[in-house]
Amino acid sequence: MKTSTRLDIKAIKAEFPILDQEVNGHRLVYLDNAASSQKPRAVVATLERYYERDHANVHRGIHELSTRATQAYEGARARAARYIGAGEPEEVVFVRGTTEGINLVASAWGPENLREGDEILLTVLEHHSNIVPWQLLAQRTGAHLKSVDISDDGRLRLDQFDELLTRRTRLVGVTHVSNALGTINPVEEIVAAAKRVGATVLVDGAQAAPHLPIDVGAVGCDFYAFSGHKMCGPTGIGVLWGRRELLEEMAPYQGGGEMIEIVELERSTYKPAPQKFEAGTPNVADAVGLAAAMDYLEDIGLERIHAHEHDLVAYALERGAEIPGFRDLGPVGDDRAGVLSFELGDIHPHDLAQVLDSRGIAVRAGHHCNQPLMRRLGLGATTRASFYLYNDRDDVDVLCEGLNAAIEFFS
Ligand code: 7TS
Repeated sequence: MKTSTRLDIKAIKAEFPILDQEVNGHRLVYLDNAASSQKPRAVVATLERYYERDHANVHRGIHELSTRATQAYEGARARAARYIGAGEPEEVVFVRGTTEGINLVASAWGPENLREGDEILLTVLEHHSNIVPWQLLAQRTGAHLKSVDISDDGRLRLDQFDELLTRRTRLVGVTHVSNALGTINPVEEIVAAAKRVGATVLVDGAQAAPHLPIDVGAVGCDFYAFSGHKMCGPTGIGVLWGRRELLEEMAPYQGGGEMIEIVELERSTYKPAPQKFEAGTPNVADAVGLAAAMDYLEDIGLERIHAHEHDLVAYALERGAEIPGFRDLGPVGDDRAGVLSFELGDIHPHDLAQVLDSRGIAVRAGHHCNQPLMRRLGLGATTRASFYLYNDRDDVDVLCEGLNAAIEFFS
């Protein structure tokens, strides 16, 4: 992986046609990457080429296009496995995104492995999609939910894992990187603690896979889920990685074509994983597009992307400190990804986001699908700027000008 040189942001920006436009009379400054990223030409071209030359259904036709589509789809699975350091492509299940990946585990692994009185341990940093599926599972099984708190600096209270992990803990669900605060959690350490009580661990990688090199073997977890659209890939495609043994034991998630071996009217037998979890015609094109996005990101280098985003946040914090009423909510240190959640005096985040939008700046304002965290912080909402590889210090300067303009506007 290339780590030595700085990114050529001008060249990178030029690969993202959508960034080359004016919004409300200003250059678009796109700072809502934690919600969804933009797509480079290479990904769009891959989708176009696939649809114009190779498309057919997969795993069934004995004709040339079906063979090509199948090879492209299975090639994408192998590509995704390499991206996260998975042992084998068969451990990669294509899903719609992180949300579906987590729901798949809660639905297909959960009921067989949880009994009344068992415990599911989450953290207050979780996105709703790593909370609600476990609540549904708890309701079905009689299991209890517990959660680890943060300290006021936005870091998980690691000491609480020792208190809250018990012999009844069956599942630990933890986000690798917080979408609301940018905290990079020490997932290796958390997994090791969970393993001491024999718990299964799902890591939500939605905000990590786009920005950091991922090695699921080093993390040591059992499941790892992420979304293509946040990492320069298409919408509607994501990955659930699971340990081979666990995937083999799990019941199917949905039934239908392609996931079966033999179907009788009363019963069926199923293919091995991952086909067992991919009922129906899969999202072939977007899987192929996701593989192109992974090529694109790895070609630039995830270490460099992370270093660049970390640098942008550090710069934004420096500039923010000069702005009256600016208060950053995330941790300051190496464990910080390119997410900047903040308050600006008593300006409501929605009002602030509107002023920024009028200046061509896209941020997210609200609870960021983290209502328990907002409650913990005593806030209804924050304003969030989230960076990606195509953002630069100029974008941060424009954001800061926008914040100063908002202060003036609301004073
Ligand atoms: N987990 C985390 C940590 C996330 O940030 C998100 C999306 C999801 C799960 C769900 O991903 P999906 O692709 O299945 O929807 N986060 C955000 C966000 O921060 N703003 O909009 C979506």
